[in-house]
Amino acid sequence: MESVKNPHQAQDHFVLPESNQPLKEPTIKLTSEQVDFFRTNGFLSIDHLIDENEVTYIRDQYDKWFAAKLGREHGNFFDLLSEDTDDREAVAPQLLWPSIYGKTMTGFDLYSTQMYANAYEICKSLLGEATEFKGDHAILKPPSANSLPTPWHQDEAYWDPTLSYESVGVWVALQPVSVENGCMQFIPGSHRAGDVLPHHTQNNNPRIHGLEVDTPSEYTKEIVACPLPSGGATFHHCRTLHYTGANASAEPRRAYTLQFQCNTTKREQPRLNTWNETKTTDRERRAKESGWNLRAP
Ligand SMILES: O=C(O)CCC(=O)C(=O)O
Ligand SMILES: [Fe+2]
Repeated sequence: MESVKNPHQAQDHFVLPESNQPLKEPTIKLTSEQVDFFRTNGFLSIDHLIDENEVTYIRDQYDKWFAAKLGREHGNFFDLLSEDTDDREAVAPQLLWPSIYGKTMTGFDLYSTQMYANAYEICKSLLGEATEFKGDHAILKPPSANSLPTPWHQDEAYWDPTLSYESVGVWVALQPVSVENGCMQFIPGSHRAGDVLPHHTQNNNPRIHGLEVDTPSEYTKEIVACPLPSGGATFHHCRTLHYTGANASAEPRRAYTLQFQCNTTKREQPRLNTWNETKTTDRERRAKESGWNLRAP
């Protein structure tokens, strides 16, 4: 494998894009039935977002980033589901801002991918013309007896409590996914249940970054799992409850997530956010010490 230099600077030293506009034309348009489905259910599944050539290209890049643990010293590479100590193999390694690290470290240009053009176009249909890119991240589930589910959560529970979001997460499968290796699962209509629900850190451990909604059994009576072929994607609203199972297969499960938002507004009062305020993760410490101050997408 090609060696990738691990940086020791904060984000000022990275190549940030001049524009977030896609450089390719989209090749997909949603039907009005698909838009209606999303509005009603808070998620949508699409079997073909990108072709296998692009999947192979992105997967190759992805494996380099994860092998090099890019972003570790900035708090942008960590274990989502454990205390994230250096001496243990990560259960669910997560990389924030692959577009920024990829551009500088491996020449990856998110903005010229078909994945970005198609995801942007679809999110504009779901959210409106003023849609903008909010950021990206990637979660790898290695094949392991220790693999864990990503608990039921709403993405907005991770974000700024002074803002109210209209946002969509695009979760791209970089190999086929099924319930067995950790495809996305959703609670239909949960995005319309009101404000962000109370959450807690995994196992109520403040050293773990991953969040779980309180009393998940109250919400999980109807679950829709979304298996996908390689290059397929799901789209979910930031208040849609979602989950992925452990990876029980013999291959890694790689997912790339893009976040788009539209008309984010300031709240009159900040919402409840105790679950983030009481966190004491090493990820947060590394981010502070390195001077990284881009909010996690
Ligand atoms: O891939 C996973 O395990 C979870 C992904 C997720 O929660 C997201 O992309 O919002
Ligand atoms: Fe999520």
